Amino acid sequence: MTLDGKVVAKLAEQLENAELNRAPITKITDEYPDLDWDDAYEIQDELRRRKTNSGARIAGLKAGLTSQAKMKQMNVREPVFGFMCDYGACADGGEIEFDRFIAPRVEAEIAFVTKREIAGPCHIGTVLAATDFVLPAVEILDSRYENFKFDLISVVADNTSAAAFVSGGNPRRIQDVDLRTLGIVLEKNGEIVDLAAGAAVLGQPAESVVMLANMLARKDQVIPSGTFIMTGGVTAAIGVERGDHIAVRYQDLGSVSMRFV
Ligand code: 0L1
Ligand code: MG
Repeated sequence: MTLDGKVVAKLAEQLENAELNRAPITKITDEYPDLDWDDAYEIQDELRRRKTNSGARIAGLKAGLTSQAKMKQMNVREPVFGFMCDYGACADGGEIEFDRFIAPRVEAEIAFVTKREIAGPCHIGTVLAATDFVLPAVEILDSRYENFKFDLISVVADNTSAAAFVSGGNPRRIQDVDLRTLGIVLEKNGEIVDLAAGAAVLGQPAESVVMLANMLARKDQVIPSGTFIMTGGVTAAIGVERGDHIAVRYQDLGSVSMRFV
């Protein structure tokens, strides 16, 4: 770790203000080029403390950059992790105010809900046994950095671009679906814009939960029972404009949709 507490607090405040005012900032590594992963997660933790201190509740956890395509694109080998706030939860089939965001993008994901605590280090068997059900989810990403000019350290500090999410469809018991071969179709304004199978996420989305649990274990933390976890984009992240209608159809899990207004 390279930063002291004062600088961590300053950077977290800048990132929160950028989100609240929809006023993007330059990536934080421009001013602090030596930032490491510990700094990045410390800034994210401080951002989380700021939000919960001002009344937000944590609605879930997320893994990002979990697909081979995205890892290759960003030249990384490890996923990144973040959190979702209650105010980011949007209704399935509802309208979402476009002006809440800076430059929103959507990506289709598979979400898990746990029925018991998961403590890392663990393996896929632990995760499968601790999962209550899986369900469709769409993440709405919004970077707080100008013109998407960021690096991974800056992205982690910015809570992995988490902004909002829609979940719904038909939740299913994990043993009733094959998440690897489960097909997903992402449509924008009635046109197919991407296709994927669950295996796009680390071969099996449950692996994403394993990696989240293992990362938390390094900080002496666990995934509590009843946690909603977004396992990472199976499709590409697609830019949206005001008026766009997004629908994602999941094999065996129903569909979710939203309109940006
Ligand atoms: O959820 C994610 O995959 C995190 C992506 C972070 C980078 C971006 O904003 O595209
Ligand atoms: Mg995501």
